[in-house]
Amino acid sequence: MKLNRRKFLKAAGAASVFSLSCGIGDEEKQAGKRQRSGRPNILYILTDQWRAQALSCAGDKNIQTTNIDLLAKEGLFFARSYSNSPVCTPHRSMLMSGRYPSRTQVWQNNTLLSPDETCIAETFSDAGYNTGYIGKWHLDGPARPGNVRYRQGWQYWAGFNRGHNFNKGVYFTDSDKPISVPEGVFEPVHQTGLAIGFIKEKTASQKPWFLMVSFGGPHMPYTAPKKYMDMFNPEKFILRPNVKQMNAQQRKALHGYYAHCKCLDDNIGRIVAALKECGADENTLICFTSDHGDMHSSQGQSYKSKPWEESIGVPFIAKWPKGIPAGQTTDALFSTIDIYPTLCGLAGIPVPDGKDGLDCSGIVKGNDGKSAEAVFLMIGEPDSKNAWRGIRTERHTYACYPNQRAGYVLYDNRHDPYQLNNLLGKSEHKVLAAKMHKMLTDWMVRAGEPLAAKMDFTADKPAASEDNESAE
Ligand SMILES: [Ca+2]
Repeated sequence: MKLNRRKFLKAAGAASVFSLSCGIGDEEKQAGKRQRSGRPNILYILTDQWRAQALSCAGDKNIQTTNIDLLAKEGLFFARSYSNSPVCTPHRSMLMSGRYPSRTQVWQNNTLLSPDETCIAETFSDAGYNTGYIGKWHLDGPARPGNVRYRQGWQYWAGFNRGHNFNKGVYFTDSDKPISVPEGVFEPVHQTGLAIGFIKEKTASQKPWFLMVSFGGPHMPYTAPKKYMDMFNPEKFILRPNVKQMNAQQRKALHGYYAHCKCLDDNIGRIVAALKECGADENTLICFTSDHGDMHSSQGQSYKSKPWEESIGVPFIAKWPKGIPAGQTTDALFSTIDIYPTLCGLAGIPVPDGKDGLDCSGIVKGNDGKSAEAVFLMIGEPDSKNAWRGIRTERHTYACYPNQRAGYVLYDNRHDPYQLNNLLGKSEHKVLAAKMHKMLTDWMVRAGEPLAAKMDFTADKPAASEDNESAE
């Protein structure tokens, strides 16, 4: 597997220094030292709608994500990390269960992930981990914000089902009584405090811990504290070359988006500082990622659920001083479905049977290891007219609408990284289109995807029109 050991040359900037008072005693520091010799703690930072491109360490000139860049500088940066189904609930169901929607039937937002699924926190609980979940869940049906009926193995809980109410946040712990985020406190700031409390308490235990912090941003409504809005001048944003136009409202949304990103970056800095104060940073695996991206006017599109890079591309950074060499970038394809088995691999826990992804822990640790030859992409229930299925290889992106017996997109990303030239319908690329169609069909068959039976068409031209919007 291709692994670039090149130095992470992007200037990550100086680490933010926080005078956070964690109140760590000698006893807790000793526990932190004890923890260093065993299985790693896992701090999984999941954001909502943070596209892969919106990081200074990924080349975005509009923002300085100082703390996240530092994670990349001290860990492994995935240059090709994707969401298999770039919308909330299907992504989260794959993350938790390690199985495709064709197995779980979680094709759409607001669907319940069955309590019968074996989920990642159950596997880690069974292996002796303290587990904890903070923030948005979105796997328990339509309730909003909603207490969650099935926590799927997460022991400590400070979460809610869905919604984005950043200035009047509400969550649940161990009862049906909602707890309000204190007046005037921006939700991620409060969630960060809860995360630090968990880390401090559980690091003092002999057991390793696994905490997932699920922030609701950078997601509309794009309201962020004034301090963060004031850091940006939206008139000076450098737009991606595949944005033909951006109206005032769209530019305002991008302004709020970056303000959310910057606020989250600061709060991630607070969490990392607390880990250090607790003596847990050496043997904690920190993962930073998102459920999907956001088009923000690229290709004339909004939001997600599309096959383009801005929608399917998500950041993935893994830092673990004791287990992952610092300052690396990998070009290996990595996607949602691989996360569960890979985290098991890194923690030395056997992967339960029936999981669809690959254990890519060899690649993460800087050794040779397996990674997928392609990322399987999907949006929509099999009986939906606009359901599309696709595949992202190291070089190409291909997607089609099986129920319309029509193609959608075909790009050569090596020569066309902004995906400005759809190759479908061009006679010189018919052979490539057929090859990609066959490859996608094979993936669908392996995933038990019912639409595989409808792939007997030649997708050599795009559909007459396409439209599938999703606002959550
Ligand atoms: Ca989402």
